[in-house]
Amino acid sequence: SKPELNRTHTTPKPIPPCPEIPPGLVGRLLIEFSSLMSMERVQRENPNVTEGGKYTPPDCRPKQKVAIIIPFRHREHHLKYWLHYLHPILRRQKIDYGIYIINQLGEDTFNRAKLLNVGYTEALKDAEYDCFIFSDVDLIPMDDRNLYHCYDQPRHFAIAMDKFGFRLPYAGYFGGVSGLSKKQFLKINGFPNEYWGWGGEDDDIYNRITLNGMKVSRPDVRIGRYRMIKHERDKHNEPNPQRFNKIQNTKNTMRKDGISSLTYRLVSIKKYPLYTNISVEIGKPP
Ligand code: UDH
Ligand code: NGS
Repeated sequence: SKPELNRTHTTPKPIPPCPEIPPGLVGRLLIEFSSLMSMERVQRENPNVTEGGKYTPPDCRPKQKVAIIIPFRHREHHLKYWLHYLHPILRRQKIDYGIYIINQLGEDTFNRAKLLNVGYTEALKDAEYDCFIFSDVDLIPMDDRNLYHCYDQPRHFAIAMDKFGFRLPYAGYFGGVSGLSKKQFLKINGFPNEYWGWGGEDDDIYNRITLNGMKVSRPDVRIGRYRMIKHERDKHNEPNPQRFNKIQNTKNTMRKDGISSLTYRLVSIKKYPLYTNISVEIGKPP
C-alpha cells in the first residue's frame, strides 16, 4: 500500500565509507597573499564549519579523525589566510577534522615543538583523534591532492616549498607540515620540549622517527608544493645556538624528553567559529 512505500522511501540511506581518492578535488591551486582578508569573510565562506573549527563530511564516513595543530604567537594576519585556504581544501578532501591554535602566552622564548606536544594532549582531551597534523601558520598547500590524513609511516607534507625552489632543502628535512598517527607519535615519545628558539626541533623529530625504526613518507614532488607567507624573523625566536649539539644527542634524550615529561599551564580554551584557541604558559629556557 501507499504508506508502506512511503516508509521505505524515507528510510535513511546508510552513509558509505569515504572513497580513497575524494572525487571533488581540483588539483593545482592558485595561492596568493595580496588580497585583503578578514575573518568575517572567511566565516561567510565556510558556513558548514562548526564551533571550534570542526568539520565532518556529510556524505561519507572518513576512516580517521584528524586534529590539525598550529603553533602560534602574534600571527593573526597569517591565520586568516591559513583558514581561508585550508578549510575549503580539507572539505574537498573529505577529512573529519578540528583546528587547534596553540598560543604561547607571554614574551619568553618561543618553543615550537613543546607547543605541538601541548596541542596533541589538548586535542585528545577534546575528541578521540587518531591522526595529528602539525602545521606552521604560514604554509599553504598548492595542490589539494596532498591529502591531510595519516599514513603507514610518519608523513612529511611540506616537501616542496617556494622558498627552497620547490625542492627538499636536505634529505632529512621534516619541517613545516608533518603528520603522525597516535601510535606513531607515542612510539617516538612525542616531540622534544627542550628546543627553545628557532631551529633543530624538526631535525630532532626526524631523528626520533628513524631511530625508532620508522621511515618518513612523502607525497610526489609535483603535489607536495607549498607557498609560505613571507615575513620577518619574529621577536623572541632567535636561532638556538645549542641546536647543533642537541640534534647529535636525540638517541640519548628522546626517552626522557617528550610527551612523557610534558608540563605546562593551561590558561584558556576559546572556541571560535573557525578554530579552537588554546592559550598556554610553557615556561622559559633553563
Ligand atoms: N610562530 C609563531 N610566532 C612566533 C614564532 C613562530 O606563531 O613568534 C609559529 C608559526 O606557526 C610559524 C612557526 O612557528 O609558522 C615556525 O616559526 P618561523 O616562522 O619563525 O620559522 P620560519 O623558518 O622563519 O618560517 C624563520 C625566520 C625567517 C626570517 C626570514 C627573514 N626574511
Ligand atoms: C635547518 C634547521 C631546521 C630548519 C631548516 C630550514 O638548518 O630546523 O634548516 O630552515 N636545523 C638546524 O638549524 C639544526 S629555513 O630555511 O626554513 O629557515 O627547519
